[in-house]
Amino acid sequence: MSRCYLLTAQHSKLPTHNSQLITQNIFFRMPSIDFRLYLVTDRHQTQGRPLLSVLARFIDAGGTAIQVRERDLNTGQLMALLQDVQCLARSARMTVFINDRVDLATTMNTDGVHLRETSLPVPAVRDVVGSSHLIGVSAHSIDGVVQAECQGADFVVLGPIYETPSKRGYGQPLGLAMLERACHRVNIPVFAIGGISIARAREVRSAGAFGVAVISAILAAADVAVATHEMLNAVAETTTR
Ligand code: 3NM
Repeated sequence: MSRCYLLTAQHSKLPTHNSQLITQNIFFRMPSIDFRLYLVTDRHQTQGRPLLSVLARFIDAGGTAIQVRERDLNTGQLMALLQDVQCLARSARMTVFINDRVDLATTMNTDGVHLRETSLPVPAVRDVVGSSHLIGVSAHSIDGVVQAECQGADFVVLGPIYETPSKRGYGQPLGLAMLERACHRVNIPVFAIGGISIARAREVRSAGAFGVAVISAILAAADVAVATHEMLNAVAETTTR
């Protein structure tokens, strides 16, 4: 449990991950995180299939959260893609995030924005988006996870937990033991990312992760619907948090 959490809520028994956070007798409405599988997009990893068709299969199979993260698109291209993803999402119970672009989160009215360590800090983003948007944060250390919670993030994505070809820039994988320690330090949901397969999804859930964030396990799967079903089952099975 993080220090800031202890300072603000030491006498209250707080329901985890949503509900009300009591801070100096003020009640805040915390948005609820109702997904355990968080799909991050990378249209270069779809095995040549159009990204939208892969996302449509993911949604049809029960996937409920997508982060649009196409770092090589310009603003106009990103807006067009976001619009298409939001169209797909409209008929489903889908939560749509945009990576880093707070301006697009507000203009396009996404459900949330996902911040990198180099993005605007969470409090500045909260000032802009208010409580109507979810804020997710990427962290690469236990300190980063604790800081995300202290700054008011709704959830944090910690990685890479395992070796992943999708992202070699963050050095050595953090491993399950560090994930477990990070999960004990905070009350916001922690999603594990980096090299997550079906079997590993069970492992990280057992280690205390609230859910998983993935690219290749879904986007590159030969059968996206089967992969989505299996991943959803894997994250639902283990009930540590
Ligand atoms: N962020 P895959 S690892 C986008 O450690 C991303 O923050 C990471 O891809 C982090 O599921 C990663 O194919 C890539 O391993 C995840």
